[in-house]
Amino acid sequence: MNNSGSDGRDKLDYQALDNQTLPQRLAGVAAVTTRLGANPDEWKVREVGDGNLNLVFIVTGPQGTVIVKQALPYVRLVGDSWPLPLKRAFFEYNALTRQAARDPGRVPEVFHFDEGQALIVMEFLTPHEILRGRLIAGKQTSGLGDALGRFCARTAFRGSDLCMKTAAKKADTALFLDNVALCDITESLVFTDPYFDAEMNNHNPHLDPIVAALRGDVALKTAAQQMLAKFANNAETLCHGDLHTGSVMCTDDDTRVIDPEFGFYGPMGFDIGMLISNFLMAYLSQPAHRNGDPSAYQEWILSVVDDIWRSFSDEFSKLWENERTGILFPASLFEDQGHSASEALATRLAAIWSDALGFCGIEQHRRTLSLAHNADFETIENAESRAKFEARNLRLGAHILLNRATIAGPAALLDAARDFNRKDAS
Ligand code: SR1
Ligand code: MG
Repeated sequence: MNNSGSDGRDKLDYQALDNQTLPQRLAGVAAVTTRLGANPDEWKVREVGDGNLNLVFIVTGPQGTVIVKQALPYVRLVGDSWPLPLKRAFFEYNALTRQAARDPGRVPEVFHFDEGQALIVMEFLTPHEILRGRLIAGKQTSGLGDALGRFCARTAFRGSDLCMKTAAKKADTALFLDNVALCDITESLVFTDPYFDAEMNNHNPHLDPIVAALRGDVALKTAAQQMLAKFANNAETLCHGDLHTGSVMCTDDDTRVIDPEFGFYGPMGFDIGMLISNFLMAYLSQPAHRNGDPSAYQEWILSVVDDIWRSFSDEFSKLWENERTGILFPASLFEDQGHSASEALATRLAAIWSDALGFCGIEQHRRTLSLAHNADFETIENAESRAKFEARNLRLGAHILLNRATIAGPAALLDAARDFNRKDAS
């Protein structure tokens, strides 16, 4: 069945693409043909999606290459027993365009969006690789922490009531409020499932004693629920929503952020906390990935965490001085009265840091106990040695979550990471 669209072209019912059907589907799209070449018979298509949710195609023609990302009506990782709305492509498209405006050049350029087909055609990043794989392989990227901290600060600040006009902020919050299904995944898989024997969970059986201890820790579960309350209730800014090291692509000297389909209005500390968490997991898993002394590379990973927070706070502070044009902490209450707003800034940054730590600890737990584990640990074949690193991760995560109000800054956080990397429970 076809519907006629307002642009005069027929709108087709959604159809999941494959290597054969993709060229015909996009042959009439000028944004694609101008980049690949007009004859779709000359295009080469490769499906390369290795994420949990979507199809991802690399399409190459005589003139160039693009990425085509299409949502499936279900969770790819699980299959069609878990339906998932196609509208996540709409949220990804809207998040990408906002991120591009707030931190120009950091996200892939969007060439074409087809809402009915849940499909985005975007810039092919080359020779970029997924950051998680690069960390497992021991590769460095210069400027990584600076770029990520700046991205988090610019998107956090410029998407908030510190900067936006309140009507625009409210309208945008309403738009993203409909991303119910993807928030539901995070609310369950990230915040809740790790802390009880949920149906989709899985964990390494060698971890049974520590898992039982974590699930019996009422203070820990309470802390996780306090963070969930912030996730669900504090619509401070447009978050990326899934900013782990699989959502970052790098070369040796360039860093780009991809995949914001989990975009939602949430706490400013959410993205940066998830990100730091994934660096800590990369750090803890290093000894399993190569022979020899891992400490130099591990210290480089920790220096990236330090850079992320320094860059975040520097950029956030600059924006606080120069772009505070929203309803929060207006100049009319501070500078115009001859009063400094620096104390207020310091208090805001401290609150973001503490929230980030809470989200960090929970992300460490869910990647070991819930449905979607990460390759940092999963690629360690021997279950017993994997358990050693996973246990360090679980214990460090609990320490960070429970002490989020007193771990004063990155130095204390990194010392805790070094400590848990050294010692195993007897
Ligand atoms: C069912 S989706 C599981 C995970 O994959 C995504 O990348 C998110 O991290 C989500 O939590
Ligand atoms: Mg993703």
